[in-house]
Amino acid sequence: MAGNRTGAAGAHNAKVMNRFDLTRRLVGQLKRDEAVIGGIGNANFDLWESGQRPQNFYMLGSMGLAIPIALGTAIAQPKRHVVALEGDGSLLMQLGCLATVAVQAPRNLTIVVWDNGIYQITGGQQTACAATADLVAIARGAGIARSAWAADEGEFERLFAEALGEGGPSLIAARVDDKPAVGTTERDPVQIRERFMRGLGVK
Ligand SMILES: Cc1ncc(C[n+]2csc(CCOP(=O)(O)OP(=O)(O)O)c2C)c(N)n1
Repeated sequence: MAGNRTGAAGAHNAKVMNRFDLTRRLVGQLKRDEAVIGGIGNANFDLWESGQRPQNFYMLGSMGLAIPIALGTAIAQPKRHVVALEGDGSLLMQLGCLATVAVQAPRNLTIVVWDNGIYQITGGQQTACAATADLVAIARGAGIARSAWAADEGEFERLFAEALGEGGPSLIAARVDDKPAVGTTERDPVQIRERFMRGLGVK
C-alpha cells in the first residue's frame, strides 16, 4: 500500500499526500502561461481534471516521456516556464533523462514526481521506490542540485513557488496515496497536440 511504505521515500518523513489535491494546488499557482506536461495515466488524468489549459500536454501511451518532452519545450521556449508531472514508475523507466536535464540545465524547467511506490494504473505492482530507490537522491546524483522531497502540502506549495520564481532546473518529489485519479483524459492525441501547439503559439 502506498500509505504504509518503509522504503526510501518513507525515510524522509514525507507525509503521504493526494495527487489530485497537489495538482490543483500546483495549477493554482500558474499565472504566466506556463507549459505543463502530464505523464501517462494518473499524472495527466489529474492534470486534466484540474482545469484544461491550452498550455497543457497530456502524454498518452508511453511511460517516461513527460520529462524529455518538457526538456525539449523548455529549450525551445526559454522565456516560458515548463513543468513536467511524472509518476515514479515512469521516471524509473527513463532515469537517464535526469542526467540530460542536469547537463542542459534549463533554468525554466521544474520536474514534479508523484511517488506512490506502485505502478498504480496497471494494478498496483510495487516499484523500486517502495523498497530502496530514492528519486531525489538519484536526481541529485544526476546533477540536479535543486531536488527535494516535499514534507507536506505547505512545503510542496512553497517549493513549487520557489521553482517558478528562481532559476531551475528543480525537482520536487511528493509521496502520494493510491487513490484513483478523479477523471480520464480525452484520448485524442491529434487534438491534444494541436491544442498544445496553439497554446505555445507555434501554430
Ligand atoms: C513503455 C511502457 N511500458 C509499460 C506500459 C504499461 N503501463 C502503463 S502505465 C504503467 C504504470 C505507470 O506507473 P507510474 O508512472 O508510477 O504511475 P501510476 O500509475 O502509479 O500513477 C504501466 C506499467 C506503457 N504504457 N509503456
